[in-house]
Amino acid sequence: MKRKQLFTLLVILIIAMMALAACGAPATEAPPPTEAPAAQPTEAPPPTEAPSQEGIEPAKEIVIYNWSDYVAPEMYDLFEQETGIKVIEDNFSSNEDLLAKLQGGAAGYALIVPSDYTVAIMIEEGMLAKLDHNNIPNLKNLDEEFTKMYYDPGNEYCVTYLWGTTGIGYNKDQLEKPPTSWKQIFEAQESDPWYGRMTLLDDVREVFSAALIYLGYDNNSTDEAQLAEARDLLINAKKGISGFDSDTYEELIGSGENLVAHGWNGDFLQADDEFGNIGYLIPEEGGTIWIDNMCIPATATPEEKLAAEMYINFVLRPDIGAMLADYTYYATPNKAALAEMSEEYTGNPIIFPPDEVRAKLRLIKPLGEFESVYQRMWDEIKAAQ
Ligand code: SPD
Repeated sequence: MKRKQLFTLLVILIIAMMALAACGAPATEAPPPTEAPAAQPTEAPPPTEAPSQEGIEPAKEIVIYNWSDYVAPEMYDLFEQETGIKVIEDNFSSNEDLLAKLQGGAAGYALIVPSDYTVAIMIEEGMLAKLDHNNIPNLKNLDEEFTKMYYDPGNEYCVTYLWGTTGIGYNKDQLEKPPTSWKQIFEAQESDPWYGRMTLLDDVREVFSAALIYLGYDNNSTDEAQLAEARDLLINAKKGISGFDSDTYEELIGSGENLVAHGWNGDFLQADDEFGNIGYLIPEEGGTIWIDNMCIPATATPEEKLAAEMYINFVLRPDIGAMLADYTYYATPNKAALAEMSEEYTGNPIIFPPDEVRAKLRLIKPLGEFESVYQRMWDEIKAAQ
């Protein structure tokens, strides 16, 4: 090696060593044996500190694919302050959109929030990574009930995020008598004040569930004739609605532009916080109940996966779980967080429906190949004039 090259190499080496000293040695590097051990922290490390995992450092930035209005605004900043990991959120409007996007090859998501039946589909299709429970010690805070879900017993792949119900929200100021039956929605009359001023969720399984429940059928029916009946009912119902909407329906009720909407309980409660004029009910024939989950796509890199597990652990902290529940008004599966919540939350029958209402709530189930029949009829509904 020439002297000039040797000199350049030496300079690069010195600069690299100085930079290393400034940043601190990487976590995986063993300290030189003669060096005095670093002072032990007197306090316990923050619970979000990166768990040791040989050779892997958590990603510095992760993208979470979530429903809209489904996180307390300060959570991402807090997580970044504690861990240095920046969170970017992207939104989807239905389980089917989420599934289609991932099946279409979209990568780059470290964490996704599918509902129960979609988790079952994703596990079946090998789309999820197994969680490393060593990185999620706060799993102990999860209510035991949520460790036994049919779609993922033992939380091998996912951890429950929040759960809720689907029913009818309405503008209390403008409606003395809200509709209490699906009949008044699907067979609305021009004389009904909500005629033309109501929306249905833009969600194939939710809308079919409501129609099938109204018709007296199983909301997971695989009888094509029953489904066709529901499709025809929905095509006819289109004249009484202003559209299908899963993202802004609650604000349209609050502002008075619409009077009635098919939607999710916590969304209406959040909007009621803002507008102070929104009611919610489960129609007399019944509605749906669902459980949303934090899961890691199989496409996540090891660094993204570690950062996502740290985020799951963060959400499972009592204070963060309480912050999430308090903001979203959805039911928390985190028993340690629940213990921190006010009576106003724990005693709210819209968040925790009483037994007689719960008896009327149905889960949406995965239907395998038959899902495509729902999708075909949904397309027919959307295309009908
Ligand atoms: N704005 C957040 C809505 C969360 C809805 N969860 C999905 C239920 C799907 N059946």
